[in-house]
Amino acid sequence: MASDETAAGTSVASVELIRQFQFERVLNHDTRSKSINILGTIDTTAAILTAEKTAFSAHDESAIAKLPTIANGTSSIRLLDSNDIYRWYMAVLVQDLETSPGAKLSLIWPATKTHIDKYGKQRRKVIRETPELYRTVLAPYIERMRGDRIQWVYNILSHKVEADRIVYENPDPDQGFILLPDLKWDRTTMDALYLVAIVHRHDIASVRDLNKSHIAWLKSVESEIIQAVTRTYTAISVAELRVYVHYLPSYYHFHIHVTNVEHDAGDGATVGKAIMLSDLVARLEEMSEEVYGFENTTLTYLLGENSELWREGYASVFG
Ligand code: M7G
Repeated sequence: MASDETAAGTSVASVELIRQFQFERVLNHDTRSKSINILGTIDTTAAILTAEKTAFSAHDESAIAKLPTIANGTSSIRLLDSNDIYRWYMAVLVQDLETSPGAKLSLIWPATKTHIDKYGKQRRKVIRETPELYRTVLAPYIERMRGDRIQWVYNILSHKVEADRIVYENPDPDQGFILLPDLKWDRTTMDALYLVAIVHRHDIASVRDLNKSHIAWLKSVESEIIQAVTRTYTAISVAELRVYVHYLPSYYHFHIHVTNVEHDAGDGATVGKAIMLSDLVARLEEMSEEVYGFENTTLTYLLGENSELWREGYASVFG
């Protein structure tokens, strides 16, 4: 951000955008994560608003200190029922934007068709992607998708946006990366800690581009990430960090997800999408020189049937 004035102006404008959101339809909702994705418009252009109720935190001292206020500070409370020693209530908890906000909102505007597909309810398919399918179906798709959807990545790497949020940076253009809060994190709840490490190099679109030559680099990135996180968030230890990558990712510029193990990252942490970084490294170490990299292996993952990749690519193979 160029100056405080610009930053303040941008944040006022961004809050105003949310207020202009016109409801169109619900794309998806989830009772477990207590979140909803809504399609609407802002100024006649498609927008996606995601609202997620924030989690309680019992990790750090300051969060624990606030827990008694759940009982003492509820502004209204109504008994639903009672039975023997059991009583259950509905309550409005005292909320405060700084210390205990009730929800986290995300806005994508203007939203593309790919975003609308991604945030909509959809069935998933299992894709057993052989090296041949990768070369003929996915690689050309990545080539087409890559450029226009990752402007946000370039903005971060060039310090144009979110620069004041950076947790750690190794600025080396080949070896380095930027570690910062993921947009999914409310930046308050330690149990829900979610960071993303985005590498400076541009030559790795996904796991498929990793090979044996990257082993030492990946190991040092992982250890730099762990050191930076445990130094910054002292309540969290190495054994409480999940460090993983997605295959398939949504954005084809290599990045690593870093979450508190306590955080339920939903689909993003499931079999068929998340691969621990240390497991990737171990697989590369075990690979023969002939195989050499993930380009020459079969990888199995889940793919939503709304996606263009399914509709125009894999539906004819696996449908
Ligand atoms: P992914 O595996 O490509 O996609 O991860 P998915 O997990 O959304 O399927 C990309 C990660 O980057 C996700 O965890 C996103 O929440 C995060 N992310 C996406 N955008 C557009 C931003 C952004 O603008 N800023 C930050 N800090 N994180 C983002």
